[in-house]
Amino acid sequence: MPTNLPPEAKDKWAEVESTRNPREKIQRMQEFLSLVPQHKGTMKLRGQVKKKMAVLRKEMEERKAKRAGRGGPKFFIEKEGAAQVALLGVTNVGKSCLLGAVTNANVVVSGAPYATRDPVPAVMSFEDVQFQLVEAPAVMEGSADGRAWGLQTLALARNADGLILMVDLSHDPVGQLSLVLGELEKARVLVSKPRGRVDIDRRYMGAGLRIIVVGRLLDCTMRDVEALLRSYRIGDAVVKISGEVRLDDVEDAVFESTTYRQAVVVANKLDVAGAEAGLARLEGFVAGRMPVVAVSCEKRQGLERLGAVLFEALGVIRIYTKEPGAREPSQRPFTLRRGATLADLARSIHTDFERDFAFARVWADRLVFSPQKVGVGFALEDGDMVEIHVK
Ligand SMILES: Nc1nc2c(ncn2[C@@H]2O[C@H](COP(=O)(O)OP(=O)(O)OP(=O)(O)O)[C@@H](O)[C@H]2O)c(=O)[nH]1
Ligand SMILES: [Mg+2]
Repeated sequence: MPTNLPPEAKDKWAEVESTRNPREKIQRMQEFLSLVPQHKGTMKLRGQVKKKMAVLRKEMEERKAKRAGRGGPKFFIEKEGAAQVALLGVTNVGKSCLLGAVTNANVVVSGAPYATRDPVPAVMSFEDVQFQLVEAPAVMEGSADGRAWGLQTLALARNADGLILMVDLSHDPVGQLSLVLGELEKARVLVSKPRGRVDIDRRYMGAGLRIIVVGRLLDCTMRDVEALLRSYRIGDAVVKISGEVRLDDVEDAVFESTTYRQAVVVANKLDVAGAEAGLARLEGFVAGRMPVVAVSCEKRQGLERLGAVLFEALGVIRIYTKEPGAREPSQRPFTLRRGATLADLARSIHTDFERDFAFARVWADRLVFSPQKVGVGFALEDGDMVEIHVK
């Protein structure tokens, strides 16, 4: 459904974008909404903008609470380790119990509903990699509409690198998973790869508009895309279009709302009678879209698989670096994502490193000659040993 916004609404959105002050931004968003016609085609858009306003309001409250020394609830948790994984689920599925079993966090496991009210970060090790798990306060029907701490929980999901969606096998696991997926989708956090992506990277004034299409435009031409962007006064940006994309998706990206997070389903309470039947129904529902790990946190069963499944699902790779002339590589690897190159590695070591990069020597079983002298575009794989030489 096209939104067909009137030009004054588009102008107003440009004003929203150029406003930094949260209070003024909310004000402009309100004005924007009053200019958006109320019909079915604009329903999604209106919902998205209202949600943004709600998040901004929460952030303002949080900042106020901090200034008053009350240190209110935290929206974001500083990232640590190879990836930050948000632990999501309805209440009582055993999220705290999982943290207690696989990390050394102090947790409150309780049969009372909604026992965890603030996010709890903790570190889980898998071989020589650390994942940061963050228990999010429970998801419930209405979370995405701002019920209880819903927006905070969904902001944690958006900010994380990956998700664990946890369900209780003894209590309608398919219903629980659907509820969580539904709230995530309303918050525009998707767990299945979209057929296309639009990234709008805004640039400084005068940079001009550059549109790069790697995929295919389904119902429009480059000209249409450019006209749409210009109608929102986006004239300085690099716009990357990959996969299959409709003009609607481009408009969606103007309001930059949809993100994709790789998810792993953890099905808990395998020890309870009837859990096997629940697991079969759950696997039928998931149908291979995400990995499913069946566990009993209480009985400490099945948990040993979790690290490997996260490692694989999140596409983590480990690189062991070595000083030129040293015999042994460092013990602790750098962690990157599948598809990373030497340039990414150099950047993650130090910003200067990428600039001063001369060449590298790589030791790996897959290479015919190991070590091999390679350039900055070399594609790394898990377990590679690398020696970087600078100019
Ligand atoms: N039978 C069984 N019970 C479990 C298992 N894991 C957790 N529980 C029980 O489930 C209840 C809830 O566990 P929590 O870990 O507090 O659940 P939670 O998801 O953190 O709940 P909230 O923080 O309140 O949203 C407790 O009574 C636990 O003892 C399990 O593997 N098997
Ligand atoms: Mg809990």
